[in-house]
Amino acid sequence: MNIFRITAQELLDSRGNPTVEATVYLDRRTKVSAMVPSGASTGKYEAVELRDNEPQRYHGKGVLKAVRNINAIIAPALIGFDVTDQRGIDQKMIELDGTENKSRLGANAILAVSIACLRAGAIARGLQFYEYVAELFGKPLHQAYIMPIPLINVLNGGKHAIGSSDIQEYMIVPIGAPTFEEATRWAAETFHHLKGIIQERGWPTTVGDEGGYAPPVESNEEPLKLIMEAIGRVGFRPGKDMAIALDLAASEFYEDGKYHLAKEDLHLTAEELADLLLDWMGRYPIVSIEDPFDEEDWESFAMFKERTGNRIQVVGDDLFVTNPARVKIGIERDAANCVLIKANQIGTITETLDTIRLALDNGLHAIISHRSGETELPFEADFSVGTGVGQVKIGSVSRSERVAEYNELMRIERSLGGKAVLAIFPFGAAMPNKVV
Ligand code: 2PG
Ligand code: MG
Repeated sequence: MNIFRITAQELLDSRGNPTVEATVYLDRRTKVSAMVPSGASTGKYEAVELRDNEPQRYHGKGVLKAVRNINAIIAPALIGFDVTDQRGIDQKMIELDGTENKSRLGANAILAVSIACLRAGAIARGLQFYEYVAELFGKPLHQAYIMPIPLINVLNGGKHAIGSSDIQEYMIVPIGAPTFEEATRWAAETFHHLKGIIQERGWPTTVGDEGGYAPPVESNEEPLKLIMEAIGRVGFRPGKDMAIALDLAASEFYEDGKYHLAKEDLHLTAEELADLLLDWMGRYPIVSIEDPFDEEDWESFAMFKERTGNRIQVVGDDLFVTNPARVKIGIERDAANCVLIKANQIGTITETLDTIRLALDNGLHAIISHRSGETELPFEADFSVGTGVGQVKIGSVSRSERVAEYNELMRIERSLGGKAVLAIFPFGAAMPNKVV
């Protein structure tokens, strides 16, 4: 089936900022749309999200230029393309753009069309969205589908919740759950106990951009204590049933060669920050740490990974920006053992799949991730099952744009019945069972 028409429009994301929606028609009536997410703690090397920069509209965040680029430049060039030729479609858009970082047409314009074509391709092939992703990614037919273990962001800080911690994300990881459905239930129960604990402290139970609570904690360690208490109240064994993951998003507090934790008024060198994290690893069941250092600080990533003895997952997000060239540097420098995957950091589905392949072929793990500004399309759910990478980061179990992902994953798991297995988390906690 060929692309019959492509249209685009400006809509809003979960933060009330404009975003791009593209709609691909296969004939006059058969159509499917895709909206793109948007980050707040964006990496310096991400593909460019084209904004109008007209201060009188949406504080300059309008995306009418990107919409026009789809309607006037991308659409005419793609009409007639075989919609299942995802690589050809993406390649054509990369050529039309002609820049290194997709700054001419906008990665938001290009990705909206790329995802809409992916969804349309599934329709053309008569497959579920995740099945089509699996086909494109080359999953052998006889192999079971791998459901991802979720990393659930229950406490938001940094740029996602001003007034809370300096560290951006405190996540729980249900490493002992038997199914995705159980993992979700465990997470929701822990999340609700956490609410009670925050309430008992007399703090507001308001949530941040990714649906985790955002209390005015006094230190960056305090959220770990609150989470441990919540895990204990549900009756889970820390480090066996439930573990903890962090995203420091450290580029956001890196100033003049030091890491500035404002809550404690600390200015730490990379070595000192590593000491702090290793100390926490000895006392809390931490299994994964994302962006512990600045996006340029390859050396500190490598130092930290070595000091952890490869016992936990060290994740590059702003470090890699889903870019194969940067992942290659990371492999050479042994800077991390996991790549966070965000399609909008690179701008097309084909390049995203290529980056995942590169990571997996080199023994790195991968996490399919949302952005802090999301849409109601649960793209990461299908994409994580289709690629089978085994981990997904889709925020908390609150706010509909986050819950939509959990719900979609539960639907997929149930529809697959015995043909799906939950991934095994690749790392154990350094301090299983130890209660703080
Ligand atoms: C991150 C993401 C998603 P943002 O840093 O990992 O959690 O945040 O989309 O703001 O970059
Ligand atoms: Mg991150």
